[in-house]
Amino acid sequence: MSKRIGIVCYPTVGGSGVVATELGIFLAEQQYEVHFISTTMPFRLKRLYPNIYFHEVEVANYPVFKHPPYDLALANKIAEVVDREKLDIIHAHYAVPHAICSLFAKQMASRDVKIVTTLHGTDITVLGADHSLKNMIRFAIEQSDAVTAVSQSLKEQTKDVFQIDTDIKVIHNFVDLRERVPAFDQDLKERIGLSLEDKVVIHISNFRKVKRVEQVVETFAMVKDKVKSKLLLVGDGPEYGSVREKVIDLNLQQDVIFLGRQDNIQDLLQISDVKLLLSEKESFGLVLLEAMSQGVPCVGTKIGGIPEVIEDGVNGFICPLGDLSCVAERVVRLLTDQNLWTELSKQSKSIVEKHFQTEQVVRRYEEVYDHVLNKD
Ligand code: GMT
Repeated sequence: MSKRIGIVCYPTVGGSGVVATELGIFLAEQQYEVHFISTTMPFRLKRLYPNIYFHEVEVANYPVFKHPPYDLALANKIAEVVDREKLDIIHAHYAVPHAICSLFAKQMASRDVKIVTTLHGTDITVLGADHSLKNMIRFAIEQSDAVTAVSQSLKEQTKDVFQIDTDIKVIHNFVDLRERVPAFDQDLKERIGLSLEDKVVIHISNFRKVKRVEQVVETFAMVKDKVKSKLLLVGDGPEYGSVREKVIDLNLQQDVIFLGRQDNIQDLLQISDVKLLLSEKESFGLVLLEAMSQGVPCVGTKIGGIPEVIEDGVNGFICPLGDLSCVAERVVRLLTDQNLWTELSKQSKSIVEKHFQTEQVVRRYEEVYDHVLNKD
């Protein structure tokens, strides 16, 4: 009989939502019955898929509540779906609030359901330092039937921050190479204000402080002095305003193109030569895989899970956090040495094919599901 799994995730743009959704889509293709439980339809769930169902969490507000009780509504919805749809497993993406709400739902539900929790980073590296949440995150990890982390680095940090000996399986993120690769759009460069001979540096993120987007701009200023190039900034978020100011301060208005939030980044990656990710915290950096799968070499910081994705000098470059001269030097090399670029581009694709393909990674999640179901 096919397994029935509930996936609890953030539906909005962001790596964890992408991973949860792609995982659900792939599992549904393997005859799992997949139930997404979230506030809105996950943004990558663009069409009707057989075996996939969506359950919306509606949060009622009453004057008696100072804040709408989202977590309680979520827990209640999970319990309801567990019983009605006879779920075997809840896969919670993030310890808080999703794993906590799932554990609460498990107590309420009449069926036994197993909880698998995937740690994505911010729950450990940011929230883990918050004393009002720390005990709850530890509880979520210790009480889950299985816990996975998206990188070895995140696993080690989790053990370190929470001083726990829970078994945590490292399952890296993945990309679906079967997805339609757009035909190279010759005109796109011109349409967004680039000339055909411009080299293109790209950064894609949610513009949170940890992404250090201002440093991406500062680095680009050094690159641009040496190579005719443009910087594409894709995304939006809290630091957007200060990044714009930085561009004006450095007088780069003609060379930096803000594209805002984009759902489909593949076309933009196709016209890009180098991808930058200079974050101070990054448990994995899914966007690196998306770039690599399009043959775009990446330059990233030596923090968190980034070195598990970029092999320095093999498929991209790694520089110490904040060492912008190092980053600029590597980017200039890539933009001026065609042989080097071709080799790193080839390696980027090949590393994704070897280690980060949906099929092989999802098998590892399936092993975890089988393990928890056969445990008792
Ligand atoms: O990076 C973010 O701010 C978004 C966050 C998310 O919830 O999607 O990303 C985290 O999970 C991704 C998927 O596992 C990882 O690729 C990102 O590295 C991780 N972000 C951080 O650790 C800061």
